[in-house]
Amino acid sequence: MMYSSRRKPVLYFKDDRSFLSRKCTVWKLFGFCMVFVLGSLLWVQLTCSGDMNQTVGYSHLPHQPCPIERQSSSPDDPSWGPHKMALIVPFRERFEELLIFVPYMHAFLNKKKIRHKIFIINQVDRFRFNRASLINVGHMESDNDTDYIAMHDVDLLPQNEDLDYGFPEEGPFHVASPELHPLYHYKTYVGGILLLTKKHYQMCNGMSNRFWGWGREDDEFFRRLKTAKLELFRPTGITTGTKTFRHIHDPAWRKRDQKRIAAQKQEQFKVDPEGGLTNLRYKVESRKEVTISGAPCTVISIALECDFSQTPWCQSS
Ligand SMILES: [Mn+2]
Repeated sequence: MMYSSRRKPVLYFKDDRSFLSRKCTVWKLFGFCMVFVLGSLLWVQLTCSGDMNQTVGYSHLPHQPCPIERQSSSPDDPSWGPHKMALIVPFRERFEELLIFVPYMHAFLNKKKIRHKIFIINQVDRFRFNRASLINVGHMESDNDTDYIAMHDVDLLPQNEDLDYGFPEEGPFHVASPELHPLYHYKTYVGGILLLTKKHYQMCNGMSNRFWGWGREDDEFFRRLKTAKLELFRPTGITTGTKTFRHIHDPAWRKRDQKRIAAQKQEQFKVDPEGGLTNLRYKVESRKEVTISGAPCTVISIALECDFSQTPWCQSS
């Protein structure tokens, strides 16, 4: 009795010692490693799902994909197809929107395996904003390895991954169609986001350079598509309605320049049969390769030129 009770603790002691022996330290190390790996994976998951939203203050935005998600397939992969898109963003003074737009679109397009390059066409002259001329500049300045363009508003973020951003072989493809756009619902609307092959864009002679200030340049472009006899295509089978896009524009802060100066009131509804790529005049002030939260883009600062005899309304005062 006394004998066995004395032996038992010894046995336990032996057990404890064997737990500390070299053989088991390997297993403990392995265990620690597993805990560390799982812990760091959890950390990556948590930080990726929230960082952008918190720092910029747009807590309602969808989560930013992780670097791991982005690298799951690369543009060198032949399954991405032969085409490359020049994503052209007419731009001025929308810095906070740009910080959101570039990483969001880069991840969105990568996920859809759309080869792309983002061009921010930044208007730095003192004339009124000219969206159409900036898109013309984007077409001229985009690299030769891109064979189609997306004219894309900086404040419109696609929320539905079923939206097609592929090569618009058959004709212009209006991604931000009137049934899906949060604000504009008229049938002939072609603004917001429109994809065209470079060939089709040239067939239209690009866009008119006569539109200074907000609006109407897209309506004039619709008539160019008709003149060039191009068929317009729009998304089908998208079930998210007017929630398909998130419009991050704050109109109270970024007021639209809707002034109509002098003859502009009458001129804004006219077609411009002559002008376009052929009479575009601009100067490249700088061209910079920029990375925003890991997403690359090219920022091209542009000074547009204005023919005062033709469009005296290019100046705001
Ligand atoms: Mn807007």
